Amino acid sequence: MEQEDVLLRLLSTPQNDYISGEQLSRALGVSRTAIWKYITERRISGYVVEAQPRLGYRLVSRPDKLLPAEVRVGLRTRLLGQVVEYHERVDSTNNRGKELAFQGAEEGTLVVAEEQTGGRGRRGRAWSSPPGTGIWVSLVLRPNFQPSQAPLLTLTAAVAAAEAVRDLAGVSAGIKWPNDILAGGRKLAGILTEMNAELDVINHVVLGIGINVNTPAFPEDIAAVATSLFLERGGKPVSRVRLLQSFLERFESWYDRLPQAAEQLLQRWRELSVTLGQNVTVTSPAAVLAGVARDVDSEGALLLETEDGQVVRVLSGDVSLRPRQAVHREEFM
Ligand code: BTX
Repeated sequence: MEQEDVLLRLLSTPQNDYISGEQLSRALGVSRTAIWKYITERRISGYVVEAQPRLGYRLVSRPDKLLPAEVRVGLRTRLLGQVVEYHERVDSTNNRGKELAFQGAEEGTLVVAEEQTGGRGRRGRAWSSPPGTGIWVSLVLRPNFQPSQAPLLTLTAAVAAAEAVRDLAGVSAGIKWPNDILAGGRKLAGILTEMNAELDVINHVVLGIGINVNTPAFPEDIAAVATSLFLERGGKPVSRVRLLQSFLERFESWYDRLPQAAEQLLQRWRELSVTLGQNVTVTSPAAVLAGVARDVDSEGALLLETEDGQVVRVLSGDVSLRPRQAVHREEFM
């Protein structure tokens, strides 16, 4: 009997209701004494369970943690998050996700951490991941499409995260190409998609997402660029479990329809984008380009109209929004 087995039953019982020892023992195939011992010896870490003779067991309080049982109860997905590996602390959930992927982990396996000690952004940048406040997770995926279409996954995660945030937290989040979710002009979430592929086949993708949920304040070096749902909501916390579940459900419903539904996904992405139509500077290892962000194409590339009127296809880079150039009309009259 695992902690998760017992918890799944307790968590599925309506709030304030008791579940009898008899029911638990039947459901889990062990004796009532074994159940009693298991619960009273407090093997259910972080949970407070009341035991009443004749009535049974009742969950009194649960920890604010992204424990596997919490994530799985009420999660309406077929694949994503049905297997959860939980860490109080890990260097990076993407690193762990890659290890699991190489070991043949099932598609949809979710690595969750309360804290990352070496959380990563793109190009070796660090991602601040303090304990217990955010969602720091990675998914192992084995998509059945061309390596060149993999950037679609980043766009999918961005759409799913922006929608989940809007729906559950009421914060009007927007997407900045390719991998940021912004609120009030600051970074609320970031996505790191890492692929292992051959020329024409994807072996696996590890898609990591970090969402600042109940973060009360940020370290000085990112305080000016980062925000959290807690801050955007004037100090009102959000359930990390519900937000993660909503993200996984939305992600899966798109993922199941890709790559066929790429055009619909792009349409939704365009609606949520704060980049399109803006004057931007795109910095990539190859070049720095300035222009107007016109669109994204079916492989997730940004179509940038440069100042000489050409449309350039940008596969990766960092976008910064430029203020519109002030044009003093009278000068031209
Ligand atoms: P990025 O390279 O676009 O952004 C990294 C930059 O964002 C940093 O240089 C810093 O300026 C800023 N930053 C750092 N931490 C935060 C934060 N908590 N909130 C807002 N801004 C921040 C973005 O990369 C991709 C991040 C993915 C993070 C997830 S968490 C789970 C998974 N595991 C892992 O190691 N990474 C991913």
